[in-house]
Amino acid sequence: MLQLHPDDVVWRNLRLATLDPDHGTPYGLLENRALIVRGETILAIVPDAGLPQDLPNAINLQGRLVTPGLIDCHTHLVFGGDRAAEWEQRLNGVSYQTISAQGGGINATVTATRESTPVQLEQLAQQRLQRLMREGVTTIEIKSGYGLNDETEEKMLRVAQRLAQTNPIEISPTLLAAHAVPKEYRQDPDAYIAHVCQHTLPQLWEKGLFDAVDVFCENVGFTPEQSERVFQAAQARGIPIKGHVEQLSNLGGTALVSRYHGWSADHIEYLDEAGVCAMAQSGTVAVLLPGAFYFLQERQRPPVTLLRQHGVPMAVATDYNPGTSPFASLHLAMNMACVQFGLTPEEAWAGVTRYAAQALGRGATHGQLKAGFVADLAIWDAKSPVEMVYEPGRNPLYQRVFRGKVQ
Ligand code: DI6
Ligand code: FE
Repeated sequence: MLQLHPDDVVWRNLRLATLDPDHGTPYGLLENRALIVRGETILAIVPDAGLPQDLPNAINLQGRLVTPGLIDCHTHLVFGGDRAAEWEQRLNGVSYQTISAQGGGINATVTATRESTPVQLEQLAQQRLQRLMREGVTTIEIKSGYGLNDETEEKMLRVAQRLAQTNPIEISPTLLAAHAVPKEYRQDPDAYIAHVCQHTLPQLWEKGLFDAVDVFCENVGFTPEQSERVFQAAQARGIPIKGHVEQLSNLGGTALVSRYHGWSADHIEYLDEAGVCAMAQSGTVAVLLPGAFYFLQERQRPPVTLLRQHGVPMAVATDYNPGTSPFASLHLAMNMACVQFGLTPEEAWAGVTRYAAQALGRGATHGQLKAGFVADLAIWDAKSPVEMVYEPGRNPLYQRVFRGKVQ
């Protein structure tokens, strides 16, 4: 028999979508349960009927649905400015080349981010973060990558750190110094990669500013050879890696990420079966980013059927960024993953909970309602988890719980 402490909190009368595959039910659904939280952690899940009626510290949720807090495992949340005017120009027929020549595209965001103060960056990112938290997001990854010099990459990561200190949400920061070639190195991208490996990465790691290293491996980003140099520098220090790979073409970046036992390979629209097999072997998570696919009007879909066949876990994220996915809604990303990529709503939910946690190296502690896992909960005025996927924008969130505390 479970011995309760006076400070334990008992959430009663719940429908739990645990997302725990051990239960063998859709969404890991359990009816008429109570969830006992001790401190920041789930102590146990028990049948409600077995508990005495007059428990102290009990909160009756009257049959509401409870899920794990949502996890957005791929975002570029911190950046200066926006690119709305540029997008409008494009739709008015101005070519991408002309926009680039005018300093537009990713360069415009790099310039704006370099020119912004930390306070300005924080204020913008805070608004974006709030929109995600309003949907029940309790953990988020944030990448650097709009600084492309040591000073601004550090500034971005410190803004992410500050957001983590001033918000209940958990933040996993990622170094994406190899996002694009900065204008100072336009003639010599290899020299920029050498600088990232020898200076940016080791120095910012020493300062404890990130959890993992990411690279944009693409013909408009970095070659597999250049990407591998960054991965080697990370591996030499035991730093986990992930990659933006196979988004616009197949360069073999996914196999490379898998060789380095990456946490995740993200985008992967152009991935082939060999790459899928490599992921299956290394346990790398496929992070699907349907917002960017939609906004760029791409046609090539990620190989979802092959990923399923080979048992590769699929996560879903917003990729929130000003150039290719200006959508701060994880519910919308789930909807798009179903409509555009053919995921089932249950797969979309696993993709923003269990597998998103795995893509951030947190699979043993986050993303499921299970004894021993952190008590990050989303409580909904809904009957089934499909509702949040079916109708993005309605948002039936009732309450959110970060590490055991309602906030
Ligand atoms: N892939 C993308 O689609 C974005 N970054 C990346 O690695 C583009 C980012 C931007 O245009 O600002
Ligand atoms: Fe991205």
